[in-house]
Amino acid sequence: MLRLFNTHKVRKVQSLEGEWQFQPLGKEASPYDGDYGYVLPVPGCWEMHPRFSTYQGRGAYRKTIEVERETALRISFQGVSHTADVYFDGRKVAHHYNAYTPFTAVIPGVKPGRHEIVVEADNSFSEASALHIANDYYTYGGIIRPVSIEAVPDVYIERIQFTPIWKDERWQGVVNVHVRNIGAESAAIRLEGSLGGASFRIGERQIASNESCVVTVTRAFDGVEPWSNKKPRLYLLEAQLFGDATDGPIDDLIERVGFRTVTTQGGFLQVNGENVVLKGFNRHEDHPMVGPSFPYQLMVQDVELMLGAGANAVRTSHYPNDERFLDLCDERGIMVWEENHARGLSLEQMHNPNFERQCEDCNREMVESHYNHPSIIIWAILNECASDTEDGRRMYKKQFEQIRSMDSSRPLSFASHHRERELCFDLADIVSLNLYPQWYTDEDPGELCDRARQWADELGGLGKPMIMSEFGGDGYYGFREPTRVKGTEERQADIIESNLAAYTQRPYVSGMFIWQFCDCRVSEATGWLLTRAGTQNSKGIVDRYRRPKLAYETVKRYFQE
Ligand code: ADA
Repeated sequence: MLRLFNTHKVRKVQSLEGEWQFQPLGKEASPYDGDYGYVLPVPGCWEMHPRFSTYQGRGAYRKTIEVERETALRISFQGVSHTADVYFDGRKVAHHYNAYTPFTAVIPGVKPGRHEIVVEADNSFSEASALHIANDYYTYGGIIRPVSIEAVPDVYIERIQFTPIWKDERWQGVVNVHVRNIGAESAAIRLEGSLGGASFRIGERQIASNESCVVTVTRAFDGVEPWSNKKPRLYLLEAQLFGDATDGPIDDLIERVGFRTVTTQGGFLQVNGENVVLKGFNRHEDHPMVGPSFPYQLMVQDVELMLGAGANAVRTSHYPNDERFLDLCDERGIMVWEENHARGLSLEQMHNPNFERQCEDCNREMVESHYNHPSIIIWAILNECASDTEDGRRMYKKQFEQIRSMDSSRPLSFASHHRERELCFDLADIVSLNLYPQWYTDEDPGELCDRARQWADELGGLGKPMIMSEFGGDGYYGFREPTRVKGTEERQADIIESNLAAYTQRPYVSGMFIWQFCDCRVSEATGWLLTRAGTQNSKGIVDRYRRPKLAYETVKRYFQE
């Protein structure tokens, strides 16, 4: 399953979910040598194969496809972990870094017959990878998210970007349709749209060979209902592309959109002008049975558990999520803080020569591909990186500017653990703090929260909403003891209780995200912080298998109020 709704009626799309041949590759080995002696499911990670449960290195996947009629082919990858090189009939057609963002390869003039796709994946750590490093979550290997092939005409729709606007007491929307011409000839095109039963003209254009363009229309959409977490109303937005040679559409793209605004005024966060308080979880996309490659059923299970606890929000810590999960959040009314991929990088790690470019790509791919999800109400960057240094600040500033230039409709934030040393609160729209009172420190959560507000006010965050973006403590599932010592489920529930009691009472807190929804696998690394028992971060409110711990009931009491 690629999405939770059909994205095309005209364009032919084929999912490449299923069996792919696989072989591990030595450091210098070519994907064109070797016998491909294994069969692995796609999407999936190789760690689910008993032979490769801790394998870190290169691996090659191979698949033969059948093409009926000559066409351009667009191969669409939702996520390959963490570096991908893609070959089509022996020729390299794409290179991509970052497990958590999508990319495509377009091959013009593919002849009828059998063709071979080879995907080389690499999940090893080296200087080449600034973001995937040994960390407090696991970098799996393989084609971890769905792959599909699409037969596209020479001129085709690349993407649609829809921005809802509430103006003059009515809903309006800006529809941007990105079109690309990979043919040898210039082409005259016309775009028609529809939304909620109303059809409209998007525009006409002449588009030169090997050029891309954006066709835009801004119009009112009367009669639509807004999206909110309580009533998540969604609309299909369809764009059809017409050439001058035929009567019918030559290509199309369907997106699903919602009408809502997000603002930060008077120190609060508003959706459609109404103050909201986000109550939710930090969630790693990780499961012991499937790694990061969630089938739909397991995504639904997570959503049910979060909603069952009374949550109205989720933070996609610490990377962009599988688009089907975002589709579910749109449908179920879960407000999303989506962030780029980075966790806990020191200034030295941010000085990796690849860091800035890899972040820039990640930011662009995240915003472009997830722009239309009404559930996403915050973009964030660089969790717990060196925002307490001058050069770190330069990089935060640059990344915020990049995201703002692509999307000015959503507030921006970052989660900081630097307390009174923080230097970047003024750059964000929302001030967010990761603090672990009662776990890493003995502080009182309420007092600490008041101090945090003071730091925010003094350090550039005056008048901005504040979110407690991480708090919590370990609880080993099944470890219960009247002593309530650290690590018991009882102690974890106590910690969650004292934190939630403090934050839910403070009117200046616009959101709270518990660390974390589920226990997750972490890298086997040295250094005290990452030497986690069982290579697992055990701060989940449910364990890796989604069995609720005692704290689940505590959360429910506070979130359901
Ligand atoms: C950090 C970090 C999380 C996780 C957490 C913990 O603040 O952002 O990724 O590592 O602490 O469990 O200590």
